Amino acid sequence: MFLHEKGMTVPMVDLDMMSAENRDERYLKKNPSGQLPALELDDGRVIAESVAICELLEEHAPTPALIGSTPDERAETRMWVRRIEFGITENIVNGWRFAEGQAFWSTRGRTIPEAADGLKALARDKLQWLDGLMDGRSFIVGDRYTLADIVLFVGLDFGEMVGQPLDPGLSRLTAWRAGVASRASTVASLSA
Ligand SMILES: N[C@@H](CCC(=O)N[C@@H](CS)C(=O)NCC(=O)O)C(=O)O
Repeated sequence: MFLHEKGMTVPMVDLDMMSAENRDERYLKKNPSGQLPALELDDGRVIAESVAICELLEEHAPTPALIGSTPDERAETRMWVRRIEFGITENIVNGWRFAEGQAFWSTRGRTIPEAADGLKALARDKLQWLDGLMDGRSFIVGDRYTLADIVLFVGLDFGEMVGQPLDPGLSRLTAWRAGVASRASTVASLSA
């Protein structure tokens, strides 16, 4: 979604996550966390963590700004990205890893089954809190479409797949999500 918004293309290499191709020695040499995505630079260095990759892409292609075009704007976006990752998306993912995703995850990292329900509930609490703040806002950061929208949209899309759907009673977030889903960059990304 970030690349499509920027109109950028980068050469892509697909790895099969299900057969743990991203956990073999060859990939771990590039990215010791063993996770996708990773961006390999021309000099061989590897940048992992999707938010760090997006930050780098924005430095190379500042417009349209998806993080911000001033220090204040960038700080606002980063504040929301952190709130969304720490409060919502990471809890959705770990809630799944420790429950329905255990068979997939237990060979890759620790699982804490007793934490699953609580993590899912934490994500729901934060979504309710965020919904209450969305009155009059088109996007997470007011009227700017940013990386914060992309991170949340992708996390909710994953939640939808793993039995943690967005509560339709959260009407502002439901409307926000429909808007993001209809963006050309989202449509292009989902059909890639
Ligand atoms: N914090 C990382 C999370 C990356 C992540 O969870 N990647 C998933 C795919 S979306 C993955 O590689 N899963 C397979 C695995 O961990 O083996 C980021 O934002 O890039």
